[in-house]
Amino acid sequence: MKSKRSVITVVLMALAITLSQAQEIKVPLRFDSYYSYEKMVEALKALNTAYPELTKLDQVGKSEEGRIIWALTINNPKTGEPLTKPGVYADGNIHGNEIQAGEVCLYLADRLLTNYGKLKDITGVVDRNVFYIIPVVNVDGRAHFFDDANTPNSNRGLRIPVDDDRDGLFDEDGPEDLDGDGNITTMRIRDTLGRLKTDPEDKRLMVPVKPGEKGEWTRLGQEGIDNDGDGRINEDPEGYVDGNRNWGYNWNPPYAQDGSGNYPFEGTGIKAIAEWMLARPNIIMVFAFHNSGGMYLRGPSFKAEGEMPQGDVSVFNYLGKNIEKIVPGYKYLISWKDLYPTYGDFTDFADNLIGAYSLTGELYQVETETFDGTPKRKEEENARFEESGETDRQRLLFNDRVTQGELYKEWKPYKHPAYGEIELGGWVKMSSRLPPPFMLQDLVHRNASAVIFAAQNTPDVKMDVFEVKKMEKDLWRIRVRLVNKGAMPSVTYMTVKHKLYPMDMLSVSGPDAKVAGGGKINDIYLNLIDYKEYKPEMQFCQVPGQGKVEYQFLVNGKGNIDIKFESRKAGTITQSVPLQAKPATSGKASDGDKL
Ligand SMILES: [Ca+2]
Ligand SMILES: [Ca+2]
Ligand SMILES: [Ca+2]
Ligand SMILES: [Ca+2]
Ligand SMILES: [Zn+2]
Repeated sequence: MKSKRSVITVVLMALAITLSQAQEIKVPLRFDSYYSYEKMVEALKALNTAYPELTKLDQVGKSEEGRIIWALTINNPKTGEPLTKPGVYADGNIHGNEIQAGEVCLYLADRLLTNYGKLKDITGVVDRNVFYIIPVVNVDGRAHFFDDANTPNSNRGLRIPVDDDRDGLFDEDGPEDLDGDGNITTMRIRDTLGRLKTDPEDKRLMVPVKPGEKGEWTRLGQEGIDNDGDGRINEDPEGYVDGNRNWGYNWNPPYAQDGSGNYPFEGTGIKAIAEWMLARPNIIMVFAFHNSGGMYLRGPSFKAEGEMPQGDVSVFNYLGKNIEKIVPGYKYLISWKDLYPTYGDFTDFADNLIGAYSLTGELYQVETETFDGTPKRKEEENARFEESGETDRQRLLFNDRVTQGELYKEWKPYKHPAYGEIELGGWVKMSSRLPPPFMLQDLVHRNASAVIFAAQNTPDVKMDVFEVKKMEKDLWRIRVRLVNKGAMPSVTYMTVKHKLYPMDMLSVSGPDAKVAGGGKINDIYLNLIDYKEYKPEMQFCQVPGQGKVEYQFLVNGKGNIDIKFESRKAGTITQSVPLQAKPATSGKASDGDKL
């Protein structure tokens, strides 16, 4: 029988364990290691608990394997409801292996919340904008990337089974972690007819043999065995449906593009996010974080789309050129032209169907951030880390001297059931596309700063009723100016061009007033007004970035009128104006009656 003392000790120990677990994730959050999917959810809940006024944690939907996709909304209710503010959306990790994209989003939330009321610029965007943050889109991919043995590139896709080798079985033969070290590395076999030999400069690497030279090695691909006895190894791994080829804008079938899925929005999480975004038409800025390459990419994602309207290109250029300075070494580029074309891409969906300005942030540039190398940006994402001489020698130096060997597994013998004596070795899963944790703080801070900079440049429209002039008995001339301090227009040029949804509206109404005429002032000095014939009390408008528009209304009546600007992206402004000579401002006489 246990003594009283030992029972108390057990209780105290249990309490201590509970407390230490509860204390594990604290706000402000730490960014010196990577969060698993479960820890990421805990961290979001911790932010929500710490800032209940400013945050709302939503379940956007569920993945194929039933994991929840979480969105954290940051909004100050004292400055208005979310839908009345320019929305800034940021997500990450649509590719399951690209995990630091999730940390950037989580850091953005942490940075905004823990510095609200402390830093003027952060207080400014939290008060003026609403932030929609989905750190992990491919929740299954992130979970499997942490939990399973992987290469740096595996578990990228959604958990939708695809029969890659068309043998009637789905996902029946993926790689195996033969030596149980948590990584899927490379298999190689001694072969005098092989096309590779040991690199004389670093015996861990292999280089192609020169003509006439004897071979030493043949590369056998990723660690694995033939699971289904079809004579092929690793021929049908998990998936592959790519979440970033599955959106419903210019989707192409899988025979045209690998990973498209059977139909657009086949991914349950992808569909849920699309619906969630469509319910938030105030979203004007979109960031989608990926790795790798050190790039901020804008659309279009395929050439046939044609260039965007010049007004939108100017906005992107302004953002892109500034972000290049915020994240030194990263390049602002165009998706189809500077990287490769994609179909059913998320940012094309966001630009063309949400009416936003979208940027894909490709985090981490291994060649420039770990050594003084040349960025490789044009290659296919998965081909980027093939062993290639000088690049790999330099990366191994970084592995040896800066990470003390953490990123690379030395070759070692293994007895394979089909191949016999082989060797296993190569880069570990947490290498290549992911910075080692000591570099994470810099990466998350700079890239979150890019989002904050963009938020500062969302449309910021103010209304100025600068003239109320009596023309004759009960006939008034009202002049209204809409000024936009942000770099982004109140509605994108693409939206206007494609008639995605109605333009912004400026309207005048009053119980005892009727608008007899109204239109845009084209030249205030020459008094050129572009009168709208039908329903002059309602004017469709777009307020350009860092610019203004002016309207004139001729109003018959008396009493008060309401002048209202309504914009999906830039919010709603209403001013009540009495039909009387505008009172003097700043000591000057009113021009209402005299002029
Ligand atoms: Ca198969
Ligand atoms: Ca292994
Ligand atoms: Ca097989
Ligand atoms: Ca098979
Ligand atoms: Zn990606």
